[in-house]
Amino acid sequence: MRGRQCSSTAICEAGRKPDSGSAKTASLLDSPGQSGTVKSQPIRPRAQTMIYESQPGAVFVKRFPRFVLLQTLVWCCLVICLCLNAVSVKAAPAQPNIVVVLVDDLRWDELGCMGHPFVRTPHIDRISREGARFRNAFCSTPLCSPMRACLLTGRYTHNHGIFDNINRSEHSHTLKTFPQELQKAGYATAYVGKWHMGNDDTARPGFDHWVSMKGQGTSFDPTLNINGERIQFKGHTTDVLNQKVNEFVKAQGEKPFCLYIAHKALHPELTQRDDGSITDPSAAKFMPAKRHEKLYSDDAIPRRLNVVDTLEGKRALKRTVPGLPPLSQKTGTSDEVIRDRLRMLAGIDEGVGSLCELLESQGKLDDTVFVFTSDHGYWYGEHGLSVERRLPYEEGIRVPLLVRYPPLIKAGTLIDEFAVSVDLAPTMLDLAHVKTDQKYDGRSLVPLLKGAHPADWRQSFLVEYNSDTVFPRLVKMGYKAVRTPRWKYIQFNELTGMNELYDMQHDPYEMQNLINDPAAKETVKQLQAELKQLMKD
Ligand SMILES: [Ca+2]
Repeated sequence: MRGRQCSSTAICEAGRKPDSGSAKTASLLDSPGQSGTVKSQPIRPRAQTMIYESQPGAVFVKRFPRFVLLQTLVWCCLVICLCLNAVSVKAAPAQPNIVVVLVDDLRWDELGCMGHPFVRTPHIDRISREGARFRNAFCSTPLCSPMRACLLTGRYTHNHGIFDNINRSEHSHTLKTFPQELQKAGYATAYVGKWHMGNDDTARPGFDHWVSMKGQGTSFDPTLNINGERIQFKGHTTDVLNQKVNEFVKAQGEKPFCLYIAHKALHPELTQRDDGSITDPSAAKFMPAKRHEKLYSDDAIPRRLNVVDTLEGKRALKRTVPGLPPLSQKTGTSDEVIRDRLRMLAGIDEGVGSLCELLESQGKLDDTVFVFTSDHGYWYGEHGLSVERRLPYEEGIRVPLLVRYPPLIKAGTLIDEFAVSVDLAPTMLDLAHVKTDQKYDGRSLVPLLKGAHPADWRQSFLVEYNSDTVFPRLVKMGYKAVRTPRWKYIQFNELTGMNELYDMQHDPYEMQNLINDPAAKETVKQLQAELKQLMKD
């Protein structure tokens, strides 16, 4: 029961090594097929052992007094190093500041620290280099509105009730979000950016400071609702949001704060109507800031091996859709659209840099938990897909997840256990030492961030999508899926006889559907039972 064997991604083959002082083999490990199988490898400080290694001849010196002298010197150096180390690592504050930077539609592999061959994200890479990088982080619903609710509530979509991108403004006012709990615990809380759980731009409960826009917002000259007052600004929306972020940080005193920044970038320019439909069905107009328009013009766009997927076995994707060509290499995303998305990312990277610099100048950076992630991925032609998102193939559900917090996390920590977006809320509350009665589907990532490998860590997670009608190709493709280190099982809600099963170890590019392989019968049964359990939990 083996699929086609692929050993590494096209990006890794063409790209530079991921940014990490320790990850010499990371480019291979970053390929999807390696997921969930490798333990974390934090960089271990070598200073103490180096003292002995750098004095190899010391113990062979014949004159005893000199040996004693050397030995004493070595011990003195060791003690001094240990003291310096103790001084440099600050104790974790009881209530650290919290910053979450959420990018819209950013793939997991679009950062310098993920090994991308040319994109420049030095400030985001710093979060990874000085903190932890999750190599198997996933979203649980690869669609804007539901995913945003998963991140804020710590619940799976079937539990929080923001099922799709239809205007669910009213319901979104009732969500039980983690900033509400932080606010109750004494935090100053701020939301800056795209809310998009409904088109309503008014403040949601739990935020002392509110800066947001209607629905999907615009790429330029945004009208922002700032604490109830609508003001139009000039310029690129990413820049305006970055400015609002820094204004909030500058206004803070000693009280701990939680700042949730949800960028409009890298989302295309369009309006989503109340019924979920969009004004530009091509959904391919990505608008970077003027100063970034020429970035990467000469760089060749890397593609993954599954852009040549014949879709054999993918009956749902092979359905004939009136007015649309069959999925193929021609229906994927163009090089220039990909460049425009990466150009939009440049503005976010600058904002991360400016925010870190500001926090550093205030002496607050190391007392701040700094999280960088995205809501879900995007297609660059894998399986012939482009704008549709929503589907549970790796490029759509993998997300970047970086966390910097020096008092707790060793610089350069790499984590391979499954992290899921529903983990964000309980993790933030755990770091802030806030107890709550709220129920979470996710689990605190703190033990992993500390370098532990809990024996009972999850070996599976749920991905779910409820059918919507925005993209004709995906009509009735709602599904529930379960991902384990070895398998991915996709069970469509409405389409019968079209389910899919992939062996993620031997077929990481998901090109051979094994659902009808007699040898997979028992595996399917087990995964169906697992799926049932995940829906029940
Ligand atoms: Ca999105």
